[in-house]
Amino acid sequence: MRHTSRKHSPVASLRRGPLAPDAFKSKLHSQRLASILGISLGVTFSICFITGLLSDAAQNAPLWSWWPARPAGLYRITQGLHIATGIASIPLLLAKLWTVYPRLWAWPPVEGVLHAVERITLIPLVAGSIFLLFSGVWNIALWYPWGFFFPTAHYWTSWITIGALVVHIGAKATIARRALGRSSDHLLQPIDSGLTRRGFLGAVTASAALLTLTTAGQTWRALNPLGLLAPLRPDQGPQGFPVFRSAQAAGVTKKARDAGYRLRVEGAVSTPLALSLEDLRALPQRQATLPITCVNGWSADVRWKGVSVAEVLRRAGAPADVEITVESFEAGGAFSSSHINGAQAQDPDTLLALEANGDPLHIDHGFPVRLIGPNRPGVTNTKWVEKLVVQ
Ligand SMILES: Nc1nc2c(c(=O)[nH]1)N[C@H]1C(S)=C(S)[C@@H](COP(=O)(O)O)O[C@H]1N2
Ligand SMILES: [Mo]
Repeated sequence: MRHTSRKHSPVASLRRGPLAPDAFKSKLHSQRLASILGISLGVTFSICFITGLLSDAAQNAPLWSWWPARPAGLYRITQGLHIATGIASIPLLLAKLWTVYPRLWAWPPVEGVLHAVERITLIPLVAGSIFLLFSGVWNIALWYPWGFFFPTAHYWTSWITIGALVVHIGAKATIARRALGRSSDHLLQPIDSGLTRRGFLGAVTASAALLTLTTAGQTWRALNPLGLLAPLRPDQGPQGFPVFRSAQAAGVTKKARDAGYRLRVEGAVSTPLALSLEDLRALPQRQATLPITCVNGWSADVRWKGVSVAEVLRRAGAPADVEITVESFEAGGAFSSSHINGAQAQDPDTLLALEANGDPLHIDHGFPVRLIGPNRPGVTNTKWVEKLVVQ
């Protein structure tokens, strides 16, 4: 008798507006639709999470030591998947939230301890998902609007969100299985607006596909012409590929043009080196076509030419598989140094590049010397290199 009589119970009299039992009539608020969207999001979030962890591992201690040098284009694929699944998740998430939001007013609000826990974990799940997707898009569109706050916040929020997602899947698996087990006939039922559930799902899938394809033009040449939403084209910029930060923005123009430039090789070496640009040009030159793959999603194939890091190590009397810190003469900033791990140091295609696409390196691409190597995230391909410090 607790909530059954709307006339007499004082609790029942609270059930007005969205709390009324018949407040939401649209059949789009169905468990079946919620389950289909939920499973799709489960897939896109999982791929996005794993590829995000790989991207972190490729860049940050302690895992960067194990990131392989081959296949050379691996990071381009994992990061492409990261961006594509993140973008596809946006319409899926909005549709899912719209489908299930009447549950916010579920009555009674809490049915027990487990139910309370499940409902509370919705806060980090929903807030975390929204933060991840929208901060990711801002990052793609505006580069790094928050400096290094972005990767750290994006990384830790992803762990919280995935934790909440695991709880959510555990709580909803049975309901979803039951909802999906039912006949699919009522997917076709017309609803108030005339939109069927199948039509709704179709529209959501189409927007996810469209958003993904129009952004994927950043990295996938065949889709370039479709890259309407891509913030930049991978074939535009000096020497035919984009510039993330120009020499002027980095404040290195004067030092880059200084005739007294020397590349120094220091640390655990038997012969420290100080090589002028002429010295570097006189060393054996190696060519390699390698992509530059920015974490933001764009990538471009470039024909590089320069001196193998392995060759320089040999001349400095250092072992082949050492770890190296690379320093730019760009002062400060998050991008002014990077690491080369043992596998990358040994790889002959890890280059101190002097040329790109057949011409001397443009100053905005890192003249006089930039680092480039197989399977390295864009941000680790340090420009305006001044020093290699062997560990
Ligand atoms: N010294 C220095 N190196 C740098 C950067 C920078 O800002 N400063 N940007 C990095 C990033 S984030 C990317 S994606 C690539 C971009 O290379 P490009 O400008 O030659 O296309 O360089 C990397 N190397
Ligand atoms: Mo980048």
